[in-house]
Amino acid sequence: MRGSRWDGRRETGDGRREVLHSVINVQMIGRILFGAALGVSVAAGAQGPTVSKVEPPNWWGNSSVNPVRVLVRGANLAGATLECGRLACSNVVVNARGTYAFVDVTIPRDAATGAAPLTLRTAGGAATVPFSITPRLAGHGRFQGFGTEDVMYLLMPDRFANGDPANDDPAVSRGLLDRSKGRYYHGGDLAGVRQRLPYLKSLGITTIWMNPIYDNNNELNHKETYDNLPVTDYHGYGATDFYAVDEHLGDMATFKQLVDDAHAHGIKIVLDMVANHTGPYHPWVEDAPTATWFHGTAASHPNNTWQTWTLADPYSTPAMRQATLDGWFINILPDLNQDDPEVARYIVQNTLWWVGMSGMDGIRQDTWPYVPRTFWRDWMTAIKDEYPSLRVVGEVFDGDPSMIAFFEGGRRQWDGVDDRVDLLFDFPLFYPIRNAFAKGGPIRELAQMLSRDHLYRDPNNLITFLGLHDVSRFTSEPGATPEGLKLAFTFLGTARGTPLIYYGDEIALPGGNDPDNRREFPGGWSGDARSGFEASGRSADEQDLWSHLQKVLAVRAGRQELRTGTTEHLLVTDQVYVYRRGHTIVAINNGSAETTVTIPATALPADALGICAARRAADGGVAVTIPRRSGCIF
Ligand SMILES: [Ca+2]
Ligand SMILES: [Ca+2]
Ligand SMILES: [Ca+2]
Repeated sequence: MRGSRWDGRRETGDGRREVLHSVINVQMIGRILFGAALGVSVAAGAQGPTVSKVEPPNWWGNSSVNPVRVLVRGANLAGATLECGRLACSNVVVNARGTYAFVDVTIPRDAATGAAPLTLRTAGGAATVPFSITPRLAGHGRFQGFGTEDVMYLLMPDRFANGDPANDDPAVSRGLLDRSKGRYYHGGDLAGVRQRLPYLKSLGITTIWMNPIYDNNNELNHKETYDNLPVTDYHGYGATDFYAVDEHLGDMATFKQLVDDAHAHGIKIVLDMVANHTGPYHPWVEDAPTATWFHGTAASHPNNTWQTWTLADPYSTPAMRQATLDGWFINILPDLNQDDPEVARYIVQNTLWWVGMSGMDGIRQDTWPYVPRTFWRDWMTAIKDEYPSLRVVGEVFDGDPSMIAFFEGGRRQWDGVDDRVDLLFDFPLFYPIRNAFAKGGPIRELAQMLSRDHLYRDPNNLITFLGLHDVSRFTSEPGATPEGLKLAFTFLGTARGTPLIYYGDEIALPGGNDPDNRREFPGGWSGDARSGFEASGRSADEQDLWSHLQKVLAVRAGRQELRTGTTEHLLVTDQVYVYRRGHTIVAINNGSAETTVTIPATALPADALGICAARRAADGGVAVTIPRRSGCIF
């Protein structure tokens, strides 16, 4: 989610004008070309049908989804019938205003790839619906999934690196770029991520999670304002077109190129998706494809009450859960109704389309609790039917492990539903990580939180982190120090689950709350005073931290037991925590004074980090002296 600090006061209805015009122009050209090629006559009368958008614009033969439900946006579509050439069309439904037509398009299993336009006819004339059959990407090395074998890296594409200055201020969305403003576009893009793949590989990253790259509003967002000033949707969470990449970031070809290059570097790509809501300027808000497309309308809808606990509460009534499932975030973001079968099919197909077009490996799904669990079950099933290895991490932003456990996939809850999600974020562990390693609070809280792992079906399916784009940076915590950050990395690299690094934390990038926690990565823009991507551009403290993280990740990569081994707690005091994973023993002293502990072992190998010395103790164990605020990996 984007946070709960939004404050929308003004509405303007013209924010999407330019989007629609650009789409119509492109589609009209396509229609004219298709029409000419097919000899289709387009009625000259005012009532002739027109087509402005086709979703999806293409599909694959031999897909688990067949027929594919195609949504055609246009005008004068009332009474439409479709002729589909070498494809078969059925079940046409047109909305009351004649602005949307749904049609089932059945694709022969061995359909040849290439253009396969449909012809839409009404009493007023005919129009061509551009559609094509796309070659399938070879599965080898694609759609791989991710998990404990990996180290993830979250980056916000607009803020990481600017690889293509030509798209900084695109003609279609002029004026949204301002590097001095936290809520404007800064110019980062997919080409920049591609250029930094060697950097990420050198750090030890094996999976990149990127915030959404959907096309977002081309004009200022006046519905969500801060200090009475409009903002931009640079973060990507306000989709206006689910079938396009935002022009600031690149296009589908750029995205596929990034995925291919990442795979060549041994790095997987996880893309952020949002199925709960659209951006406030999505064209559907003013003209929805069905009467029940959203939960209400812009003028009349429930506000979200954020009471996610009611979803897990076995005593709650459907009415009680409704405001959380159906309410519009911050009273502004249009809440999609996944109980409308047309919406459900649209979202499933849209998800599979991104995967099939790019070869990506996984999905991070936003705002998981706010969507009916029955939908997630069906959505996950559709993903697994088409891409069995692909994995999904859901965002359940909650520090209570019982809430995370409720949404965990692989088992039914009291509602009879298994939502089938593969992974969830470990928000419950995030808070003690911050409290111990940033603020100097008791490290015992980490072990105590892990003691709740009995609530989970499989705690290995949690993604652990010390920061991400929705919380202030580690460095902004009172008491935060470089040594504390190093300890947190030592823990993340050796604890159960899949570690996630938030871009810039490897050099202790500063930043408070959103959007200050989304500063540019230094060196990502030509003309930057220095480059955090190069050792020579880092301060001594930054380099020390960076090297430490690299070393910890290398140890993790070299020891299977740190990725999949069982955990044993050997010794826990207020500020000392010793645990074993397989044959590896990790000893962390979060206190402000050196300490010596005796570990119940006959011998210990050398500390992989070169910090602690171990000697045989008189009582049979091994005595380990740990310097203040240090951690060791034996
Ligand atoms: Ca750029
Ligand atoms: Ca845009
Ligand atoms: Ca919802």
